[in-house]
Amino acid sequence: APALVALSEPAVTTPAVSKTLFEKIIDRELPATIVYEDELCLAFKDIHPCAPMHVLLVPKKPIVQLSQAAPEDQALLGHLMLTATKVAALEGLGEAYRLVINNGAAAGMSVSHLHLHLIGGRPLKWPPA
Ligand code: D5M
Repeated sequence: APALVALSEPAVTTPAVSKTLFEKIIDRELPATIVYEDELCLAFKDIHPCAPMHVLLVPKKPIVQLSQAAPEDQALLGHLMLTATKVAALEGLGEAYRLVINNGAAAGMSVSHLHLHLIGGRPLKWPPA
């Protein structure tokens, strides 16, 4: 019957690609404890901190992962690094902190939006697990 055919149609409003968790945080659709923001990036507390201080810095541009960054992203990537040093100072980490980017699921990446981990507030051993 025509009515049944109509019901089986997909919703026309479904976006082709859904937003990642971090895009939703950038767009204020999900809550987060934001510690820094500028026109290029956002920094917020990691929901599963691995140290007393664990902040994620994300570019507002939705780069999937570091290996998919383009040459035109060079300044943005540098901005993320330098912003991490600012946030570290803001958060009182002094000169003792670690920056980590996990690239790919096998390396521990779980959200497909480039993010820089800023970790500190306890002694950090090397190498990491
Ligand atoms: O890091 C992804 C990190 O993202 C991981 O440490 C947990 C964190 N995470 C996941 N969901 C949230 C929300 N909603 N707020 C804050 N932090 C979050 P990866 O390198 O991909 O393993």
